[in-house]
Formats: sequence, C-alpha cells, structure tokens
Amino acid sequence: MAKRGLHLSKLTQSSVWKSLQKRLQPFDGLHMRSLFATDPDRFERFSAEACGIFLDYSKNLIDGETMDLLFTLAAQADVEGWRASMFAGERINTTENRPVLHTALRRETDKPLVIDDDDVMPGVASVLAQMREFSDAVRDGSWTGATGKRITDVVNVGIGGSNLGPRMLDKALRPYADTALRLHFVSSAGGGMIGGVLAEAPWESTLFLISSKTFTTEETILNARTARDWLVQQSGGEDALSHHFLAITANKTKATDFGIPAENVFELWDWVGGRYSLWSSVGLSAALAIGMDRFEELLAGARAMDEHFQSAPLQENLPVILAMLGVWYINFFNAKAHAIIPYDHRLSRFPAYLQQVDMESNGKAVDRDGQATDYDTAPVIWGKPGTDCQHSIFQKLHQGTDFLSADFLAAAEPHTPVGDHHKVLLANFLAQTEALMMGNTEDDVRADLESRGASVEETAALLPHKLFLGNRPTNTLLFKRLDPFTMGALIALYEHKVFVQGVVWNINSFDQWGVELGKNLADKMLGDLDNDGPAHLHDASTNGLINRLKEFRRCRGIR
Ligand code: G6Q
Repeated sequence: MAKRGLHLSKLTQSSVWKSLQKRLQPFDGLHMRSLFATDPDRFERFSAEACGIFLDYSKNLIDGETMDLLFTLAAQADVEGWRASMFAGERINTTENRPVLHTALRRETDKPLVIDDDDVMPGVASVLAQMREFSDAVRDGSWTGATGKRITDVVNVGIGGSNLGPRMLDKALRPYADTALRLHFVSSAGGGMIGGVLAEAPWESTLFLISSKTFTTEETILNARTARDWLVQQSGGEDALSHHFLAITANKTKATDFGIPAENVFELWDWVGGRYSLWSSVGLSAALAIGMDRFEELLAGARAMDEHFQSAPLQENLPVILAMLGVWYINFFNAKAHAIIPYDHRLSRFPAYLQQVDMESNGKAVDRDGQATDYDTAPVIWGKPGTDCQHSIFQKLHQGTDFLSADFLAAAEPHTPVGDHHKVLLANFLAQTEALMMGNTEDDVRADLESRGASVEETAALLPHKLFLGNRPTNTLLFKRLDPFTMGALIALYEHKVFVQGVVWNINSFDQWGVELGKNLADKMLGDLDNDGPAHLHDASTNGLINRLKEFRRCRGIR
C-alpha cells in the first residue's frame, strides 16, 4: 500500500528522507549485538527520562547518525511549530475547523487560554469543580438513589472515545479506587452488555453516566434508552431519573430532551476529541472511583508530560524519540505493526486504548492538502500484558516473518507485593527484550543440544527451529509505580507521540471520517432487516447475507 498515487510528496522528495533511505544500507546484515559490542556508551546515549518515566531505546536498529537524521526530519516537518499551534488552540483540525485542546483540560486553571476572544479555562475549572462536588457527594453518601440508598454501582454508557479511556483507567487505577463502588462499562449495540449489567445492578443504588459528546451515537442512545426504560419500570416512574442519570456531553439540548435534568449535565467542548477526552468529565467514572484528588494527580502527570514535550530539545524529548523511531521502522523498514507489551495486568486495556489513539488518529492515506500519501502512516497497534503474552503472541515476535517493533512497560514496585512475584515478573520482562535483541547463534544452539545428549543428526534437524535471529527492536519504559501521576504522564506521552507522527506525515490526526462513516451505515441496513421480502438493494454478497440471516432468524422464530 506504500505507493498509492502518482503524486510525490514533499516529504519523500526531501533530502533528509533520501538520506534516511541511504542510512538503511549500513543496517543491512548488521546485528544489534555488534552495535552494543562496539559502543560501550550505547545505553547512556540512547536513553532519556522525564516525568518519572525512563526510556531505554538503545535496543533499536539505530546509530547516532540515524537519530540525527530522524530529529532533522522532525524539525523540518516543523514539529515545534505545530506543537505551539496545538497548545495555543489554533484550528489545526482543519477538516472539522476545530482547535485541538485536550491539553487545556489538564492545564493549570488559573492560566488563561483565549480562543476566539474567549478564555476557555473558567469553563474547564467549573466542570472540574462540578466533578469534585459530585464525586465527593457520591463517595460520602450524600448523593443517593431515589429511595435514599447510597450509590454502589456506576454504569458508564458510551462507546469509542467515551468508553476506552475510562474503561482502561478503571483497571489501571483500581488500587486507588473505593472498593464500595462497582464500575460497569456498556458500549456495544449488542444487548448482552447492557442486559448483563441490568440483570445484576440494584436499581436503587445504580447511577448511569451517559457519556456521548454528540449525544447522537446510535449504540449509546440505544443502550441509554434501554437503561432508562428499565429504571422507569423498576422505580415505577420517571421521577427517579434525576437521581440515577447523568449526561457527559457537548449537546446539552439532546441530553435534556432525553430526560436528564440540566443540572445533571457535565459539559464537553467541541475542541476535545473523543479519543483525547478522558481528562474531561468523560473521566467521571474514574473520578468517582479514585476521588477527585487522585484524578487531579492524573491530570498533573499529563501536565508534566505536556511541559516536557513543549520544552525538551527534540533529542531528549520522549514523545519525539518514540515517534521518530516509529517513523524509521514504518517508512524505511516497511514495518506494519507495533506492539505494546505492559508487564502489568492493570495495564491490560492499555493496548486497546492506544489502538484507538494511534490508529484512529493516524490511520489515514490522505495528507492535509487532500493528496494521497506516497508513504505509510499508522501501524497496526497490538499487544497484551506480560507474562501471559509470552505464552501466546511471543512466538511470532521471536521467530515470525514480519518486521515487528514493540514497547515494553513495567513498574519497579508492585501495588500488591506477594512474595517474589514482582521480581519474577521483572526478570521475564528484562529477559524478553534481551532475547529479542540478542537472539542466539548456531554455536549456542549446537552446544545446548549437545549438552542434552542430542545426536549429530538430531542436532542438524533441530538447529534451524531453535535458532533465534534476534535483532528485533524494542523500547523499554520503566517507572517507579503505576500511580495516577505516572498513568497521566504515560497516556500523554503516547498522545504526543501520535501527534508528532501525524505532523511528520502531514496528516490531520484529529478527524475520524472512517468512524463517522460507520455511524450512518447501519440505518439503511436496519430497514432491510425489517423488510419481509428478499433484499435486492445491495451487492450480491450483502443481499445474500441479509437473506440468509433472515432465514436463520425465521427458523429461530425471531422477526
Ligand atoms: C473518537 C471518536 C469516536 C467517538 C465515539 C463516540 O475520537 O470520535 O470514537 O468517541 O464515536 O462518540 P460520542 O462521544 O459522540 O458518542
């Protein structure tokens, strides 16, 4: 897919791009083992630290000259200029004519930020205060359900950006959470999710957060209606709604039309993209779980990363380093995928969260000027927590045919110290990146097999299977503890990494027309599923599938 049009971009025609293409040559046949052997300072040279996050990027197919060229590429793409424009609230989301200001959500609220003659910070401060007041009230029991019962269950109803962030935080920050509150997340249109929650939730003590920036997203409204009907039926009327339903939205009118009182609406702004919204009241479920003081620590961590991103030279700038390593592999090594491997089950939803941040932001083939790109953009983001993933996907990492890069993440200190468990976890974490880099040699395999008494024939037969080529690039991110501050810094680090890549690729990272497409597609199909006659309006495959589905449903007695 690399060559999509005849148009040759300024990027691929630039001399620095061409120099990077030439830089590939020295790496042909070169093993990282020898890069380490010839450079005793490699670890010091290729590591950086900010906001409590230590990044070792020495286990990459790079040398000083390559990194210099990558930083030149970033500078020539004007990462610094675009960065300044984003933080200043310029309308860099051009296809939607919007500023991109999720960073305002974690900015110090007493520092004005004027957009179109309007300081946005008092609005941010006021919603933060509303979140504090509300979360305190739920947590201290002064906000109750309609019958006076203390809230025990909170259901976040939302999808995409209104789900993935809060859902990821629920798991990541659980050691800081009030265990008396159970959080549930309902996102998909499938009735199993909402049905499962409603089957268990005690209506008198359940709170629904209807989280939708637009308040028009089909799945969310469908789930919200089902929840509302359930509550009305359980409680015997609509009066209970004001105790049990809140809206997080930029569309207050739709929320109040739905039946949610205006005072239960938490405002959102059109300058907050869905996938960047967990810092706003979209993060209310997290604030309820961990309390507003902790939630503000999360914001402080992100703010610290914002400051680092804005002030550190490109060469020491964590988001820039990660971004440019990605560019190196995607555009010059033809890498198609990048793995996120946290050695922490609390981060099990982090890869899924980053999938949206990265692939929805940069999964684009048209640049800011509407030209087809003649270079690749977002990789497939994948991954799972270690050590589990060592027993599944790591085979491909170690011996598969694709060029794959990965980020490994771990905290030095566990939240739940149990014997030597954390040390064992860390030993695995370190051993894997070492093995991915080092691999083994034929001599190693031969010696190992011989020591196990293998015959000459057996050794010859097994040798190719037991050979690990190594030379697989990884970044290692270490931090002391996965506390709210660190979590905030980590998320912001990846947000800015994605931003830098978008700038280099000259794409608008902040629209999502592919997602908008999906929002309208199903309506027409629903009509076709309702029709009694055979489908004929689509292509042969879709018509055939509709008809077969109807047949299956008829057999099961469903209309
Ligand atoms: C995120 C996207 C998308 C969005 C959902 C939900 O950046 O825009 O994932 O968050 O489609 O949209 P609503 O919040 O408007 O329901």
